[in-house]
Amino acid sequence: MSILNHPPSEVDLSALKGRALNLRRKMMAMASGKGEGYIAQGLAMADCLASLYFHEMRYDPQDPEWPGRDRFVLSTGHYSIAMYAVLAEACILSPDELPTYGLNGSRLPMSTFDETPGVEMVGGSLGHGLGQAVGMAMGLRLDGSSARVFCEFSDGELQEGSTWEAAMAGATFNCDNLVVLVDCNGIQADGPVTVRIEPVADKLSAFGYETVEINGNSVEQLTSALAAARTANGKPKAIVMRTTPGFGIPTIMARDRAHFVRIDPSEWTALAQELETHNG
Ligand SMILES: Cc1ncc(C[n+]2csc(CCOP(=O)(O)OP(=O)(O)O)c2C)c(N)n1
Repeated sequence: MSILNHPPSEVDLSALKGRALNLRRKMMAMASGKGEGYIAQGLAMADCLASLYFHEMRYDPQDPEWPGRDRFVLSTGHYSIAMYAVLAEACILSPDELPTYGLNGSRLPMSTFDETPGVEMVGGSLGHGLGQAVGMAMGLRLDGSSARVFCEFSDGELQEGSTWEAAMAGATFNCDNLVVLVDCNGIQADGPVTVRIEPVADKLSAFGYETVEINGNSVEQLTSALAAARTANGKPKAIVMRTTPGFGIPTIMARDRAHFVRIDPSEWTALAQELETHNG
């Protein structure tokens, strides 16, 4: 059994940046095959997923169900394109499967489901990831496991009461094996997040979380926030990530409406080239 990254070694920032670039390349290939997708959010999540899967988390690529694995809960099921990219990069999924993204009958639907190897929960209905993550964290503790739970959710989901209820539960039950990663990208389906959710970091701190606010597109800041979140001090941890939709591809970053991106077939190659120039 090969168990990655346990205990986490010294941070190799350039290796992690290379991984993040690979994730973005994989996502662009998937989205261009389909012609559309939630590519802007996916590109923005690449640095976070690279830091988790290639530095912080412990798992066995040969056995995605290994009970001792750290759990990654993707609450925003529509960010699945990023999930499939990292699962393929981590050798949990075969890269040959990626071109089936979003096709009928594929194990890689546009919104995640838990029959995909390495996916912990069914996505699609927003506002449920944190509740499930808190349950997982409590269950692991009851089992005497040292595994941790990393839960991504979005600023849009902070408009849902279920997210705040789950946040309270995580602190009430002293889930120090829980790390929440809030993707504050400023957008939701039809424009900016308009409900007053801010100040997110202060609110989570008031709820009992040990909180840090970072640039979610910096592997330097991500890895240091994740390292600080390792302490078993009775408190859940929160990393509030400010991310830029489309990060890595200036044309997508500049789009007004980036929630669901449809791009003319002739333009995908130029965008993929932008990624190489910008990031390579
Ligand atoms: C409970 C629920 N309500 C509405 C939707 C429809 N929906 C899908 S994505 C989305 C946008 C949510 O905003 P956010 O989670 O911040 O995601 P982003 O815009 O960054 O992709 C919405 C409303 C849903 N999937 N689930």
